[in-house]
Amino acid sequence: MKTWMSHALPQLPGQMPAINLYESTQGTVLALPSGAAASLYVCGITPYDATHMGHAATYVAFDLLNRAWRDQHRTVEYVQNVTDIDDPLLERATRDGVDWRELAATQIELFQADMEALNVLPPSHYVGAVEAIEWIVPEVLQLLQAGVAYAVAGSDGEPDGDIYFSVEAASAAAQDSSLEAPWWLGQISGLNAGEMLNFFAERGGDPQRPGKRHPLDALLWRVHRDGEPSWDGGALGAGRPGWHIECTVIAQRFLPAPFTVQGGGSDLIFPHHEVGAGHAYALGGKAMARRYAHTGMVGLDGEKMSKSLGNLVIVSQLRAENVEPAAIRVAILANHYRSDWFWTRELLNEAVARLARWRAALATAPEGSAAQLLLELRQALSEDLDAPRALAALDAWAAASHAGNAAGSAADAALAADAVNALLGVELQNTPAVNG
Ligand code: 5CA
Ligand code: ZN
Repeated sequence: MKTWMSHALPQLPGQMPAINLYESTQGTVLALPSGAAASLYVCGITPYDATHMGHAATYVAFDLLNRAWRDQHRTVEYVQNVTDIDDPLLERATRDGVDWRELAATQIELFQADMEALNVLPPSHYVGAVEAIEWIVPEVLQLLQAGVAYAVAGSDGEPDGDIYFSVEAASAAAQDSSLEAPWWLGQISGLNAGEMLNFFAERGGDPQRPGKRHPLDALLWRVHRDGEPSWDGGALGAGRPGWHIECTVIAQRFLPAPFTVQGGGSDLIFPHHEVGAGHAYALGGKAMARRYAHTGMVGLDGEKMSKSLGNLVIVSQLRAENVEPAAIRVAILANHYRSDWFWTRELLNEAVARLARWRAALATAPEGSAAQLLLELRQALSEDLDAPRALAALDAWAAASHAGNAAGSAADAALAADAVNALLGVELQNTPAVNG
């Protein structure tokens, strides 16, 4: 699938120090693996509604990591999926009386326009679940052959043949000492059985489905039902893929195994990333990712922002109200990516004011001040992507610049603007969009 356009990325003198990032599985900040190349998979949207501030914050957070790696002169392979076939998309299309393909296409287009406006660097591969079906089918067959997947007999009007991933069989198989590292259910999330059951039911799972061997067994292939779209599944029969296998197969197809970082919101730790990692072990005997990183949940009026609750702040609506995308980005960056936070108008107003102060400060940038600013931005971002600290450094630089009475240094203004643009993705000067 085509991706969105990239804004120009200025090259800065020097480079970012080693990057430390919080690792969700281990619950601690760890140095990221070094090397010439880095690889990132961030779970993409399910395109049944417009991009809200929670989605935007998640993609802006991983954009900081992408930019930090690039500032280390590393090649970054970045893959993002789009869940363009799944129950919520079909349900919304039916509710609104629109074709599910049409709904997905319009929401993907809107999402891409939002990402471009927010200056999120595009992924190297943007891949839809529908495109991935032909790669998913053989992998599900392999899981069946390995004895870690099974078909469920139909009951209560459900047809025969849905394929499920056996978490117990896969956990047992992944203890094999010839594997690089073991996998077990709970390895990624650290949750207990009760917590897993609750999240599984809440987040798209079907613990009660009759005929499953274990309530947490996850759907790999859903055979065709009347009125639902389906694709050729070869020996699996016509149907469509489950959710977790989508991300595993797309990641394995386009990234090394294991790749460097898997990202997404904290709502994806279980079951999505847990089970996806299980699929990866079962398919290749290797870890899916070296590190798991998760963003906090953005809310509105005391509740997590979610399409099902309907308490949404929609990025494209703010843009339609002529809110500058850079201000939306600054409002997001004012919060640490790992914290849960609430969107407010005050946050946006403060971001607009800060942006204006930074821009005005360029005219009087003191000589020699930009190199120091660059150092501080890099330091803050290398320590678990501490954007609030980076913005505070920028505030201090702007205050000093406003306080000075000497004529500004053009070289410092240029370097400061480039540093803020390259590292934070905030454009203080007008930068024309270019093709990525
Ligand atoms: N298609 C799947 C991932 S494979 C999915 O979760 N789609 S989504 O549209 O529901 O979410 C897209 C991304 O935004 C995910 O990474 C999700 O974790 C994140 N996200 C969703 N809601 C919020 C929120 N309120 N705050 C922060 N991030 C969120
Ligand atoms: Zn995913």
